[in-house]
Amino acid sequence: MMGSWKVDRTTMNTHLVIAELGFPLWLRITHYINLLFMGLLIRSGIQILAAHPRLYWNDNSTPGKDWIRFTRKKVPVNKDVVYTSLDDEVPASPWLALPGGKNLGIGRHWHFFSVIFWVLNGLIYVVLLFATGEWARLIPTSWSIVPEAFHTFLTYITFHIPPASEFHPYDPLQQLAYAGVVFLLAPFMLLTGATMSPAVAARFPWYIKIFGGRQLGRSLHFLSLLAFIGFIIIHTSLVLIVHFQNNIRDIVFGSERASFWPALDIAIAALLLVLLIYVVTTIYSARHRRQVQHALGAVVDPTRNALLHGARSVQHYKEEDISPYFWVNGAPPTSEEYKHLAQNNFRDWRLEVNGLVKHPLCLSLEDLRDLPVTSQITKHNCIQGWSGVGKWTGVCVSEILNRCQPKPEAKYLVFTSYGLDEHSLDGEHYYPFYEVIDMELARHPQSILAYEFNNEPVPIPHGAPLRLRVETVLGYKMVKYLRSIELVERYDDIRAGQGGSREDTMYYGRGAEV
Ligand SMILES: Nc1nc2c(c(=O)[nH]1)N[C@H]1C(S)=C(S)[C@@H](COP(=O)(O)O)O[C@H]1N2
Ligand SMILES: [Mo]
Repeated sequence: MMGSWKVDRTTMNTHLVIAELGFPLWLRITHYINLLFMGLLIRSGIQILAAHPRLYWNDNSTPGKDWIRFTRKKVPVNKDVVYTSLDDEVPASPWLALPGGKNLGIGRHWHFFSVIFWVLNGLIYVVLLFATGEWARLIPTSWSIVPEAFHTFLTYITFHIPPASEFHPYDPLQQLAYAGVVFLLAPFMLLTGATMSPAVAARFPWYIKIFGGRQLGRSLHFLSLLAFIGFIIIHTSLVLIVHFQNNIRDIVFGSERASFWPALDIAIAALLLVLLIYVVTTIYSARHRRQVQHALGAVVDPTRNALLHGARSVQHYKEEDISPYFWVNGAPPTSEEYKHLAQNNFRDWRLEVNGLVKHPLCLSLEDLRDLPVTSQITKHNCIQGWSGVGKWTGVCVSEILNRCQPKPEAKYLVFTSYGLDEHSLDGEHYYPFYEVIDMELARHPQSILAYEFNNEPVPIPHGAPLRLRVETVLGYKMVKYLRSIELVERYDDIRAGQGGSREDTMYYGRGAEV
């Protein structure tokens, strides 16, 4: 293919040569795979959006200041009412979302699983595009494409159809639109997607600023989705309306000389297969959440770990950046024990540090305040979608580790709360909220136990008297109302064994860097 392109180029009209390139099998297959994963990405993306159905045009997540919301719920103005961001989540329709309902964890597994294959497929497509000379059908080589495209636009807008001879093989408007989607919109989708990763935000705070911050990145990600949907609608309608028979022959057999009816049958069968995959993934995922968490996690976890687990937080926001509104997630403990501690200003509260350590510790708030103080202004990224900048003051987890001296076999830290995991109902019993992190994360300089939030003792809704901060991961790892830290060699024997309350009962991912 490549050889003939080079020879013919000098002698023949470029358009004819491009037409001769045809639609090779790899092009048709990558297009089909793309269709499959785009659908999975859109469906799981809608699921993720439903978990915080508000979008903001600045870096804060202040309710009421959203530019668009997909909920009628109003955030109570009364500060005494604890309204958590989980209360704000809306169930998604399984017709639109994968898998529907309140299934953020499963939606996210599908989103990250699909994006890996979407990117791989896209890379194969682009490499082959350049390797075979097919790029010439997408990338314009002359500015004359612009007036030509305008001419085509006028043709369509006045309800006329350009003659088949103008498709060599694409009309100018089509060529510009395809080039824009492949080389601008798709990369933009990935770049804005990356702004939402807490590890990226922590390691490269300048990166998310390019987009105006994480919430703007999130809004732009959503607007790119709308652009994609707009493109898909127009693209498919035109394929159906304009020279349909030729298009179907090209799409299925790669040649307009092929026969139409078999091409149509194959096209319909291929589309039904995609539809079937959407139905099966939706129903199966809603019913077998643990299996889906594990199966998709087997692909996603190693990828995420390789890319992001080593990232260290280097965030230093300014006092002016502190968010005016900081959502609460996870309501305060309701036990008498905790209420009693709170009434007493937490004077009787103690943090137990035990497990695989040489020196178990039992620390009061005063003991903690006597240890070296550290302060950081960082961005908190909740898995549901909101974020907030806050100042946290406390003690580095590494200071605690240096004092308790973990035994060599200790690999993980289990943080347990005075609060309960509201999704862990087992008969009449709820289990305490807990989360596990590994030693590497625990030793990051910005992994701290915070007793102050914005220069005040941590308020009860935000985790009084002490809460964990681990700035490269999502909020659900940062246990509030801390009771104990236990060092362990493995965590698969703790409760459901997934590495934390949210992983156990809401099927969240094992790592929380995206
Ligand atoms: N004990 C406990 N800690 C918790 C939670 C919880 O429900 N219970 N929610 C987590 C989640 S999902 C988030 S986003 C953060 C929210 O912290 P904030 O309420 O201070 O904003 O706390 C985390 N720590
Ligand atoms: Mo969260």
